[in-house]
Amino acid sequence: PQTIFRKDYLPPSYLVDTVELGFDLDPARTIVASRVTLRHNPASKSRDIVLHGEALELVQLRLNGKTLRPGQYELSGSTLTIRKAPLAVVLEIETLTAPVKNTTLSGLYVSNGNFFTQCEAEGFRRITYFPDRPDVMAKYTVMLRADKALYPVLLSNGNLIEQGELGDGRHYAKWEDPFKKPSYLFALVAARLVCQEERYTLQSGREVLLQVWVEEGNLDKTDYAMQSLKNSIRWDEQRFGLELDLDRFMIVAVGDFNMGAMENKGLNIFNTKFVLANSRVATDIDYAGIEAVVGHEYFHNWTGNRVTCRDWFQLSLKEGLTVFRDQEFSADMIGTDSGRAVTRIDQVRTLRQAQFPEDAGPMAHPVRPDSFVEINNFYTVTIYEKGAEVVRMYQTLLGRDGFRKGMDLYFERHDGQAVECDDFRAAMADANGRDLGQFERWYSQAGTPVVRAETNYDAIARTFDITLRQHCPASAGQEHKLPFHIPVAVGLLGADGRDLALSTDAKDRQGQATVVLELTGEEQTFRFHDIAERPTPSILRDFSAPVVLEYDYTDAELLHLFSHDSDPVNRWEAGQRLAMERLLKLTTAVATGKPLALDATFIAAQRALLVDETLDPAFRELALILPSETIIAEQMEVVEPQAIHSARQFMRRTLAAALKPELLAQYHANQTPGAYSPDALSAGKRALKNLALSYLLIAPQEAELALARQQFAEAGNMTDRAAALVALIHSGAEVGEHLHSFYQDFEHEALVVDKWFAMQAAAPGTDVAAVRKLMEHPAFTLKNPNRARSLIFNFTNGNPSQFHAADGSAYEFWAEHVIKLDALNPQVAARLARSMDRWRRYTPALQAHMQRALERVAAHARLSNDVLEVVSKALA
Ligand code: BAL
Ligand code: ZN
Repeated sequence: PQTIFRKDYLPPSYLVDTVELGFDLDPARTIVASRVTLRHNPASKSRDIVLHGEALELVQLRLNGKTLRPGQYELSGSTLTIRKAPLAVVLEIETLTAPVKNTTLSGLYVSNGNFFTQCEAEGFRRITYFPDRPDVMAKYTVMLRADKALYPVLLSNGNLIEQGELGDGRHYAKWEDPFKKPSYLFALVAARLVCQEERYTLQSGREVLLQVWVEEGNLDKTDYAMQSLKNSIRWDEQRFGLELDLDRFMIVAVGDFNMGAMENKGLNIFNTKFVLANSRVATDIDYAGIEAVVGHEYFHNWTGNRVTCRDWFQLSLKEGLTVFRDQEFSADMIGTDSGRAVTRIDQVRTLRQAQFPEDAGPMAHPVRPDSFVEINNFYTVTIYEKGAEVVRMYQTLLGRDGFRKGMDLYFERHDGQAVECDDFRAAMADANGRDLGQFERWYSQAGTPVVRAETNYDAIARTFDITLRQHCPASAGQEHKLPFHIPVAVGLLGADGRDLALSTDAKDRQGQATVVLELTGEEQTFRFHDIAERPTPSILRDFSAPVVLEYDYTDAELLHLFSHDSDPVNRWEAGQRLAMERLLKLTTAVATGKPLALDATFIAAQRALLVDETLDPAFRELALILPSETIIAEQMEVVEPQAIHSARQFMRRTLAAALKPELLAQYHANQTPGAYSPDALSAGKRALKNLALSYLLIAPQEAELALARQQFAEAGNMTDRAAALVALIHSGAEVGEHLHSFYQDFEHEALVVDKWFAMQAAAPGTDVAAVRKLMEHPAFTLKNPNRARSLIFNFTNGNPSQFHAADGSAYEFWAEHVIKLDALNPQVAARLARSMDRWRRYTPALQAHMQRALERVAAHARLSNDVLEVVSKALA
């Protein structure tokens, strides 16, 4: 397969002004007629028109009214080229596709009898021949024709300008999008659906129509998505002064979808998982996901749609920025400092669980990659989550007002354009009169920087020095990295646990509890004055940069921070460090057959936090969750998954035994009687209560089992019901009956059936044979991405001690299913292929099995570029 390089970017040879699309929709044979007006781009030397097309049958091609015959154009691979074209061109193209056969879920496809599209990144070329690249922006008019009884609802981008009957049982609808857009934002839906709709008044007084479209029977699950949409609209007006620019905004839910959702202009198409919720079927986490994703797609309307990407290497320009915006939205919706901190801790956990490993593995890439084989493989945690961290650092460096000034300038300069990450950086710099030249390295260098801190207290001079050194491990193609511009937020705690008022060399920032040090060199020392006692440093507050911080904290210092740090993120972090140190020692002890023990100091610290009523339940829950097996594995030279699992289980068992009375008390104290509400406080209480339950069910006695069974039977919401079932499954108790009744109750709720598969897949008692057995269940199918992910991904990524079984049998299972999935849906297959990214870090015996499995996939005759890129990079 061909590698595409950022440095090879050339502007498009022709620009498109208008696109008129006509669809005669039929599952087996859809006719797409397009009429495209193009003009030569003065910025290009080429007079060749290059159109992309894939899995299309070309019926007719006319240029300025004249039919072109083969020979007058070149069809090769996935391009159609017309050489030496006139300066102004009208192309009329007719193609045929078979949506019902399209299992890739890219382009035009059928899901449960309805038509949907997914065009990002390169799906539009599966609908018609077109210059399918984001820097070609045009105005679209779309005519949809379909059987009225089967597809009563016909939707596309923008405004509905005409609709009517065609006389033969068919009907039509004509849509016009007033805004120029790249082809990846095109969408259509032709379906039997119903909607919840509402007229909503913008701050400016303009009224808009909001709709949430779902299948019949799901209208009782649209309230939260609608509420989240209204909240998003209001938030973007208030925080960034950005108004909805259309008269109508639609969200449509579809059960078969590769991603979470898609920001098509005015017609967002969503995975049902991020739309449908009521208390019976959705958990608190589902609710939070809906709020975040509805916000995310809505915010794309400005960051992505109005200002889009010049090329796909710039993907993080819109994704990193929009993730940052949705993170801020979710935090603002909670509205309290502690609630904001809880969302921040969740973000740090995601980075450590998924992004740091990616940054250190074979698929490592900069936030703005230099090359790719298949762009779909680059919708990654690096582009999204690390990209959001990069955007967050602008705000940390420039302040909220400075960041807003940068955003305003970005839109002033680039509205209606397709631009680069550098343009965003320039807007931030220029709006604030700052030189952000070095900051560019966050975009160009892959890998997670390591910041090592050392401190020195001088009691006589009353100074405290912090020396920071940075380095970044090599990654593929990047042996030596240059220093990053790293904001390091620091506070100093006195012996009483309170923040000291800080006095640094920077004269404008005196007396604050937290200062942001700017590390730009390989090594720098920062001095604090008038420090009366040796303080405990709280470094990297609020996780002010996506780095690994190394500092030789003593246990006493960590306990001090864990008890007192005013920065909740670092307070949580101190607990994670205390636990991690012990987990690593326990893992070694397991591996070498030494006795296991947990110290009373650690247990006492956990107890104190558990019962500290001054802290939000949500924070306490997070602080008591031990680092995951994956995160522990990342700290080890040679990974031994079973030893990690046993060590972590030992710690959980010991804590559960020692804290039993407190856990029980918290279980009862954090009940949420009355009507279900997904608000942050109630969700936090449920989270803490259910964490307590999961601890109580480690080596349970009859009383604890009864508690869980009662919660399972009587739960008034899915959060509590699912938590009880998971706790029972993990306890090792007989749960056949519970699993059966849960399935019976929810077999018609696809998203709950996904949960049913997922909770079994991730249970430590589920081995690969059990997973194979679950695949025989009539409700299992590889064709539906949510279902495939629920069982297979939750096993390969969420059940490390079983996935890494010593005989390598689960790796064989993995190989078999990467290959099977690839024949259906390369995007989903390539995601599964990534489960093996870190194979070189395991024991030699496991490595040998993993290598064989990878080679088996790589040797398969008909692999997609998607999977081929992932496995070749893993094996390289
Ligand atoms: N643009 C793809 C889906 C999303 O990030 O919103
Ligand atoms: Zn996005």
